[in-house]
Amino acid sequence: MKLSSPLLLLFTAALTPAAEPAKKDDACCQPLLAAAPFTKNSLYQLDAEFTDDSGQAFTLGTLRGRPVVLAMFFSTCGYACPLLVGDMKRIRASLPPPVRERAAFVLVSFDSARDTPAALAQFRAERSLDAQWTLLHASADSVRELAALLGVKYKQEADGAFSHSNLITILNPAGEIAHQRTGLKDGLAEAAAALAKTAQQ
Ligand SMILES: [Cu+2]
Repeated sequence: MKLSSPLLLLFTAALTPAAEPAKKDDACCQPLLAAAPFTKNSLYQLDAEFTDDSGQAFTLGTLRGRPVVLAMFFSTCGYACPLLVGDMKRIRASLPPPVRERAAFVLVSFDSARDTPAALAQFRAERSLDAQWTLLHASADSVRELAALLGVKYKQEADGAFSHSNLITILNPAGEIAHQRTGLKDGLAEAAAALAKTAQQ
């Protein structure tokens, strides 16, 4: 269609008079930025629902804007998970105070059946995990989705326990994977450095 384009432009401009002023003042656009879509590689695109240990619904996008240390675990694990939580505590202790205050420490359980919010609350109390820690229950589907995004492998054994990867993931404030520590005990300085670096973004 070959309409006179200057006329068309004039017509379009007349139809959208309010679009321009909104861009001029940065302050006015802050709420819009906060509601901007998550980036392509953001874990926060996952719209799975979790429940925290106080029984409140929780979506991972709530963590946006903070550097995050995240691990999947189960509360009755007799060996690796207590070490993982200990490693996360050591990462926290080694952070510069301004970063430490902003960081979020998140544990998501594999054990949908037994790690109810109440069981997670008990784990929080036993391990002296303060308000900077978020403990999450998820449905089996949500556990599977999150594990796939993180590259965490897990399998429930006949006795109900889980064999699983030992992985601590650092997320940047946009929810993208900035660093992963595999194994136990080692690599804490690198994880803390990655967290401190990503906190500056
Ligand atoms: Cu474990």
